[in-house]
Amino acid sequence: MKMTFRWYGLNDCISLQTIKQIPGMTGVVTAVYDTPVGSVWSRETIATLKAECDKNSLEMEVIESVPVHEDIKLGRGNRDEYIENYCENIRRLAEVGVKCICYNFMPVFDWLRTNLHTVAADGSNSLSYNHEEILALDPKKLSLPGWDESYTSDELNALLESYKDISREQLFDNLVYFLNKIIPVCEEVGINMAIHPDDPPWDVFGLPRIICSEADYEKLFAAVPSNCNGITFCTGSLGAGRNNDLIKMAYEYSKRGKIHFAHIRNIAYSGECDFREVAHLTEAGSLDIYGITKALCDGGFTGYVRPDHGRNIWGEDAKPGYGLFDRALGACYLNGLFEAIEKGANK
Ligand SMILES: [Mn+2]
Repeated sequence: MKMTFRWYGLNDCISLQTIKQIPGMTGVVTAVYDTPVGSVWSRETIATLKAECDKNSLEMEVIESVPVHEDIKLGRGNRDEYIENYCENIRRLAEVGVKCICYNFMPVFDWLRTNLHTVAADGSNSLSYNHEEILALDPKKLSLPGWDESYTSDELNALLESYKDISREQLFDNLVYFLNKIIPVCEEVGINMAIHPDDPPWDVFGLPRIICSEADYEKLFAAVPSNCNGITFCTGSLGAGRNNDLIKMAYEYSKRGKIHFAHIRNIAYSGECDFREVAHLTEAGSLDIYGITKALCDGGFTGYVRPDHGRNIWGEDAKPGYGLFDRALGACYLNGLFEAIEKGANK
């Protein structure tokens, strides 16, 4: 296991030096943020990020994400052009030693929450999701926290309209088409693709979601069997789906070499489809983080881990989910779990 930390590049208010000071941190998970989705990333920008990481003795082996253009998801006529750009990004990232790319195939919204600052009894705050509130929203007049700036409302409406005729099957076929083109490049240059599960793992606003459950994963692995076609095991996203047996999945998929990257965080259920994000500890929420970590170890998991979303604590007012303090605590807790489980198993 390699412990990593998400870093939003040179504009991140959390410096690489700060990240390096978190015990056990081997590298960062980052991306190029100043280039429109679908275009080729400049070698200079990639090299600058890599040089900064080198300077701070942090590896840059995981990229999250190389976003997938909506035209690829929609299967539009011009998708091959965007896929070729994607392949070029894979090659350029491999040149600087990147080993794993996290991406998702969620239409329009790559995560959804209804509140970014839900206050807990202890005064900390975190992201939360309330399904009733989502159902009450008119997607045509959408104003969701974290998304307000992403599209103009005309663009958003046009995009939602384009997805009207896309079924889950079609979206899945478009994913397979994309993978069949990029996986040979990954095999050639030694990069693993790690698809992030849908967050939350169910259809929203009539938009299809296709990476939500064990059945979806089996379909994905069967369609494109290469081991470069793997997953980002995100406990918080998958765990929002009450039917997902995370311990079973963590063991099964790590044993099969499919988990290239793990996002570990806890959530507390507050309704059938409702949850709020909590501290990483098992006792803080509804997911058995110890059990999941043990299942990863038992399955022989050797991939990258990062503490996923943290709360805002100690007066920090950070990018929602991505403050320093609670994620650093999460990393230390997870490092402790991994050490105890691995040493216990070797006794
Ligand atoms: Mn995640």
